[in-house]
Amino acid sequence: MATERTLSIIKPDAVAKNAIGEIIARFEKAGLKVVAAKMVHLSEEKAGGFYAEHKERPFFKDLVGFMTSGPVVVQVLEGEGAIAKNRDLMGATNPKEAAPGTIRADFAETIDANAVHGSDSPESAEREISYFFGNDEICPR
Ligand code: RTP
Ligand code: MG
Repeated sequence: MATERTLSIIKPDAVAKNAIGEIIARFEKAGLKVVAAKMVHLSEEKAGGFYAEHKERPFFKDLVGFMTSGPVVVQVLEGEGAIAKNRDLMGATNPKEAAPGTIRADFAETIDANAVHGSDSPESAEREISYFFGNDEICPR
């Protein structure tokens, strides 16, 4: 499998729980490397643009409200099959359906506040990484 990059966001609920370190440790233990990282408090415009694919969905307003409710940690993860590996580590969108031992099962309670985001395809990863990081902010290792 090829080396890939994916965008990960530790969402406001997990930051508020002081779980940043525990979540990043899971990525690192699974063989993913952090090659870019920053903490930001998203504006409505930035969060809405990020989730533009969901603009017409009934949950869009709540999603943007949640994502702007506190700071997030945005990272680029690199590794073999990084996109799928990250999604596996995260677990299902609804924490109640997430497999035991996944990040969402362990750190989240509701579908609205579900601890982490991860790119869902190579195309999304490319768009999402460039949405947050310039090339000069990514450090190959
Ligand atoms: P994410 O984009 O945040 O990594 O989550 P995901 O791929 O697992 O799920 P997605 O379908 O992209 O939805 C984005 C976020 O919107 C909220 N959502 N709420 N109430 C609902 O039915 C519903 N569906 C989605 C979730 O917070 C989800 O993470
Ligand atoms: Mg998604």
